[in-house]
Amino acid sequence: MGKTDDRRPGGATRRAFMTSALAGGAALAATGRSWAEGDPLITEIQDWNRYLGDGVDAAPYGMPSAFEADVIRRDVPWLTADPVSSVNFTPLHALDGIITPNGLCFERHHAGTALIDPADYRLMINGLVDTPLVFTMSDLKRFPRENRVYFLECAANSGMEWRGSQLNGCQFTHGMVHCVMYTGVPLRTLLQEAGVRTSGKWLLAEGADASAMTRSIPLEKALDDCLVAFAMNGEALRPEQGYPVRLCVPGWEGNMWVKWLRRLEVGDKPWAQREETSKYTDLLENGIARRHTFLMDVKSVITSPSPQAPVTHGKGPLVITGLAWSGSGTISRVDVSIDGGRNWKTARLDGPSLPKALHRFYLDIEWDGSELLLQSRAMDEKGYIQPTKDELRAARGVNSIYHNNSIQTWQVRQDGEVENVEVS
Ligand SMILES: Nc1nc2c(c(=O)[nH]1)N[C@H]1C(S)=C(S)[C@@H](COP(=O)(O)O)O[C@H]1N2
Ligand SMILES: [Mo]
Repeated sequence: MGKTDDRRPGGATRRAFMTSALAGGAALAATGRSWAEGDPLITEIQDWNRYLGDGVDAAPYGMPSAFEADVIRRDVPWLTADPVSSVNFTPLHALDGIITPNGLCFERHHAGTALIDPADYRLMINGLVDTPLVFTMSDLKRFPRENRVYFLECAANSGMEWRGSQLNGCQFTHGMVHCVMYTGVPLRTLLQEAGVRTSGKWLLAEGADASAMTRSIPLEKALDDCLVAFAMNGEALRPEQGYPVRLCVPGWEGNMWVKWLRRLEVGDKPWAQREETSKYTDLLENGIARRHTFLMDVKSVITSPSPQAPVTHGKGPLVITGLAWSGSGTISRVDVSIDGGRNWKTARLDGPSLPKALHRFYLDIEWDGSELLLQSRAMDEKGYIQPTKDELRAARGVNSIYHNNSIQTWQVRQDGEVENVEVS
């Protein structure tokens, strides 16, 4: 889409063309500009049009355009004491579609990135099984494999926003989520190979990093849709994402997706590890903590406009876009409000609609240049509807940081700048 400048004469020609081209459909105002104005970018030969470019040997592993250098994972230094046990955030405001590029997937690790030579990789299955087993990388690659697209969301995503609006950008408020196509072996296949005893009810997944991340997973889930993955978006896992092997626990909190997976133990009850007692439990108003809140509920956010993606083109056609997801399955509908939740319009879902994956939505409007209070509200295939902040607080109190799936508000000012505000 070209730049809009309403003050330019000659726009009418273009507008007339657009209108006739769209005859019968909804007429959009012109977003292109007249070509007959002596724009040097049209009339003069530019360097890139004159000189040879880099050859095919310049970048054996390609990089994004240098003009996209701002589109990077970012951290919030004051959030954690040290970058080794920390988190950075996916730049959601700058992305489109549903797949997160590998180099932009947020990272959360508790003891830094483990570096494992695949030749030294071993995965062990022990506990309540008929035959304890160890798999090498090449063993794993001889099992039938599957390709599945899933979102991974940290349960602490949006946690800083629970009591009020805080971080200025959806990268920071909602960027602990990514969506990737994984290739791997169903966990079920490996467990069947070892032979789970009838007394087996839970599975412990353990990481090979210095934090030895350990989580208890109900066996029912382990035998359902979990994947032992070695590829993401077609290439080997990135080191940050658990190279060479990670566990995928679709629709459930990111913490359970153990990276650098080294051991699976079958047991008859949960283990009560640190990450399922002291962390990843939700303290309610009455002093009782919910635990085993594995599912990531229905949620959405407008990614543009948003604080890091202001409106720079003035009034007229405006693409409002965002992401919606649910750990319960597919997204059936997303509504968007431009007036802080008083009126809602159903947005257009575009792109694949896959269970437990991100969904992309659009609402294409004519912006009259007045202030907007943008909100999105997702519904999933099970009929769950994303709550307002007040509804969430009424149900869970204000002690929690995990599982904030409430409706986010962005204020678009007349000058196009966008701010994180609270409309509860
Ligand atoms: N071994 C190991 N696995 C881990 C972690 C870790 O620190 N070590 N962090 C967990 C947490 S809290 C989250 S949210 C996800 C983050 O996955 P990502 O880094 O691929 O985004 O990995 C989980 N798996
Ligand atoms: Mo997490």
